[in-house]
Amino acid sequence: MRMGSGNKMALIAAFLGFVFLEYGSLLCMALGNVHHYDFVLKETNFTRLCTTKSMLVVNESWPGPVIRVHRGDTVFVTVHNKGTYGVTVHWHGVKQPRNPWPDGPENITQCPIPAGTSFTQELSFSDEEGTLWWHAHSDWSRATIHGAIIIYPKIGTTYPYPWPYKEELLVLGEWYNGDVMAIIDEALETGGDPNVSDAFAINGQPGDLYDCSNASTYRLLVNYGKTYLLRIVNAVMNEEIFFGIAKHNLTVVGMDGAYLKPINTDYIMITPGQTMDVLVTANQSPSHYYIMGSPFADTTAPFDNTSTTAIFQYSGNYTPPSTPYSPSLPAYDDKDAAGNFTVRLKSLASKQHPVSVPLRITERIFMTVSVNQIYCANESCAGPDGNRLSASLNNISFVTPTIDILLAYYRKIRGVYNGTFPSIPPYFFNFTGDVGNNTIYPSLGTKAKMIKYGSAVEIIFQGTNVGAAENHPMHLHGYSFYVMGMGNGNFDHKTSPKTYNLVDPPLVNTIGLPKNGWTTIRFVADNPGVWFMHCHLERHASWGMDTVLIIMDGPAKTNKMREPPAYMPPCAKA
Ligand SMILES: [Cu+2]
Repeated sequence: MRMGSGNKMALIAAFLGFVFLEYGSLLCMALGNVHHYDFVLKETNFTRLCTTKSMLVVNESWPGPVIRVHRGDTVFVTVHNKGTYGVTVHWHGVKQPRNPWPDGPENITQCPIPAGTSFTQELSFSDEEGTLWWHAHSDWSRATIHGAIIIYPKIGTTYPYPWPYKEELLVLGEWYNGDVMAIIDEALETGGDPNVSDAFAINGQPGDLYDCSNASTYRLLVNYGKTYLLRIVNAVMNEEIFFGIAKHNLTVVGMDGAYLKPINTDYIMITPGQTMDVLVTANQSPSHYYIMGSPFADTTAPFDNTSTTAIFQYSGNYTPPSTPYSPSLPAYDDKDAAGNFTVRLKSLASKQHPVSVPLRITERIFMTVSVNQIYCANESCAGPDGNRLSASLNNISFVTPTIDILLAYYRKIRGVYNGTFPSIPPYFFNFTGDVGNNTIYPSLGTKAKMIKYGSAVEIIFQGTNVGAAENHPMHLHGYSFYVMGMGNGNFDHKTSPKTYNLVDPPLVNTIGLPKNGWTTIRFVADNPGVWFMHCHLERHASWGMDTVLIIMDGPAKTNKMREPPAYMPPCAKA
């Protein structure tokens, strides 16, 4: 639902863009076009799996509206909250140069938009090109509040691959028969695992393999011989996804708003938070073929072990089979299949789309990533051993404050957070082996990592075998980062760096940290602001697998954070 582009408002906003330029905004931003969208958040009835429920969505649709821009454009989205509780919206993968104010994570960069009010958020596109997405960033409301962002190349430039015949958006989502907000509230109250979803969905439709879903199965109509660009968004809450199309090869050409060296494959593994651009040519016998998404879950925790389907349906006259052909996706616990795909990701690294990999690191952080427990007296909680489930980074389980950290940082309000997030874990032990019981209990706190402007940052994520080990899709706001390498077991300071890809590492905003393994990422801290970093499995984020990176202002005017907009949603306790 594209609105108002080219009208009077756009002209006014273009003028505002010019004014921002005066304050040192990116040149490309002001030179791009300006678009306006209205997002109306409202309870709307949906029926899936024979169950009707009301859920909070944008513009009465699930998934919600698509934002379409060209590289370097600016978008103003006015979010009108006509629901009954406060919500925030985040623009996942949009770097928002120098401007964390509209980024969205609740009580990190803003307080919730109160019911009955509106908040206009500015999206500044800089070097992103490809597919990203937006989603609510309050509790679990993102299950129903999400949609895609498409960033076309600048006008006059083109894709680094042949222009596809057509493009199609495939948003992977998760349907719960129950009220999602109630599910997480209950889980946090009892300390146990939250209920798993009842179905996965492609563009809001679960597909043939679920009850009451046949008639509404999503169909992608294709013409023989044509090539389609699939823009795939994983908006699923708690499971990574294996995805494929029966008998068709996929060519992955982009991810998280940046180009990749083409990967030819018959399946992809896409984590919550990731987006992938995939070319597929309709070159098989005209028929019906399943497009399928099924979970990758290498854990002992409960998960939704069902598959969503859509139909890749050829046009023309033929007799389709009674059941579409099915792809053979890896088994749900096939860790090798997941890892083998992920290690193939490489930046395009062309002349038009070069890489700039930091080589001399000035800020190194070694970070353990764990699922933990909080002790409950008399085994009174519903987690393992009567304890409460928790999660941590460097053994600190993040406690979300009641005033946003950005405001506290900007206004120097004390007591909201402290800048003491450590660069190493409190204990070194055999992280991926027999960890014993000594690190099961994390400490609790609202700690941010303070980073000097311009630092060349390296973060080594070390997955641990504490609690329930599994793959964690680690996501950073405000940046894309290079994935230098990954491996199984404990990171070895001598041998592991020798395996780094210094030539064409992929540039992403979310990366799956292998179960009981490590992943190293790098970026230059050139975007001042307050940026959330967390696991994109929603239950882990809810349990505290989060922290905040505060990139401090640099000396020049152009490397300082922008001033807040005239209106921000109020914080009750500020
Ligand atoms: Cu996780």
